[in-house]
Amino acid sequence: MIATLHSPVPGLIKIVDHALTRVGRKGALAVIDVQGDPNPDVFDPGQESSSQAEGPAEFDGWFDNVDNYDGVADRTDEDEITVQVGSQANGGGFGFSPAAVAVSPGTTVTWEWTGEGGSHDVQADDGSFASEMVGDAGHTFKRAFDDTGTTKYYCMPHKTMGMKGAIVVK
Ligand SMILES: [Cu+2]
Repeated sequence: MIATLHSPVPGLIKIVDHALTRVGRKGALAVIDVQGDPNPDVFDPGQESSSQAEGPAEFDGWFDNVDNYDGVADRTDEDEITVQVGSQANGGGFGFSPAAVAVSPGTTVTWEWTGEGGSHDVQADDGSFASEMVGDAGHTFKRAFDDTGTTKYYCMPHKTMGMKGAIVVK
């Protein structure tokens, strides 16, 4: 039998018979010693993610399970912005859209319910605000953001599914 093997990293590759008795009792074992420079990109995901744009460090992993996080939307030139509650994301109507948005101090943020995904609320991670829990399309919750800084928020029933957002005031 002839086979070819491409190894992207150096190291020892052991080849054994699937019947391990033949390996242990009769020595049916081969070792391929692949030589060359190490290639950490292949097996070190930590190194890869640190060079990727996962989002600003201030989010601290907040958006790791948020499938509609797409960077921070820059809306700093608007006095009033709207964030959808129950946008299609995270496996259903379970997203805030945009998930992360940058605004200027004094901006009023209006969360507007789409009516999708059941009942949602908007709760600040630091406890500074919390909306009512409703599912009605067109329902709104408003808040003015005067101080610079990042406020992370989530929908309580769907937080573990990735229904999370952030307002960055700068
Ligand atoms: Cu929700």
